[in-house]
Amino acid sequence: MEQELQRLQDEARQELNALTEIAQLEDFRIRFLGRKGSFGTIMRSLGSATPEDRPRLGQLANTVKAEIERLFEEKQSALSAGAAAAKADRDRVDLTLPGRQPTIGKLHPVTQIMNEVCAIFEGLGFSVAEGPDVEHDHYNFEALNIPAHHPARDMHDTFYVSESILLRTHTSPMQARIMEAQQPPLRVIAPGKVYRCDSDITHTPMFHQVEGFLVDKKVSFADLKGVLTVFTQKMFDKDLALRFRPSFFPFTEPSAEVDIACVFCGGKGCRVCKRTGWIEILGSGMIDPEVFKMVGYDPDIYSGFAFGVGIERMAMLKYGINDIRLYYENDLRFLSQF
Ligand code: 2NM
Repeated sequence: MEQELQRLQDEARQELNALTEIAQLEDFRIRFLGRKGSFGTIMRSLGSATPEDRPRLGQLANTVKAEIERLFEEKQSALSAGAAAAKADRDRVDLTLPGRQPTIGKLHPVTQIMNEVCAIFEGLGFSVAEGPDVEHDHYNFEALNIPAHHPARDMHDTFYVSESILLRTHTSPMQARIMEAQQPPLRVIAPGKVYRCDSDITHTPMFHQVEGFLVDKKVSFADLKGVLTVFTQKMFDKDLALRFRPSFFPFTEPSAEVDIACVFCGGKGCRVCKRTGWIEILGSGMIDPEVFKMVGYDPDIYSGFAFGVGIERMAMLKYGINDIRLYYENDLRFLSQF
């Protein structure tokens, strides 16, 4: 029996040495140390030993068992330390690697231009006012000298919400609201979305405008020319030539459309300016005395000018964009260029 115990201890040591996986440990424990394992079998044969031999053999058996248990625990902790180290290795974070750059959003080109237009006029002493997109017929048309059945209503392709409520077709209703509520002198611009039932290569049913007006005593067409010249030159960053071309708007008299020397050909004539050398950039005029009467100003005391700029068109000219639909397709390859 002494030999058997010795052999068992050697065998256990060898097997443990050969083990490489934590999963194999339980199988070893059952085979050697379990109730029905090799060690249990030897212990049961202790009963047949002589009474003189039994204490010595019992003590030896205990020593062998303790040794196998010690070897087992040693292996167990070696294997689990190895596994922990391997896991740590797999999960290691390399702090020297560059981080992933989050993509930073930008303002839409239309918003950028709108902010730029507002900043230029604020620099000229104008304040900024925003009004509702859903308007009363009264402020969108009546107060701006466009009564029912006026032919100018046809130009506007209005989206009606009800008989007297509509989506504003321009931002001038805000001007009417301000004049109705405040006395001159006034210098205000109104940026925002406007809506017209129109959609093709050059028209979207929603677009952006900045309209502005100035009212005071003794305001003349020369003031209009001065302010719009400064604005256009600041906007396009150079001493562009301007052309004031007679036009008509129901709320201004006289009215003028403002052209700039074509930014694509410098005035020589090209496809974009249709060989004229000029590009229309905004509409303007001296506020019609009828509008003043409607809001309760005396047209013999006050005069003023007003203007309207289409933002999408302005951005197309400034950035050389040739299709208005690009603004609303939300293609990041387009948007990230601005
Ligand atoms: C334009 C062209 C001409 C305009 C007029 C007014 C108001 F309310 F003061 F009468 N606001 N904006 C105006 C004048 C707008 O856009 C092409």
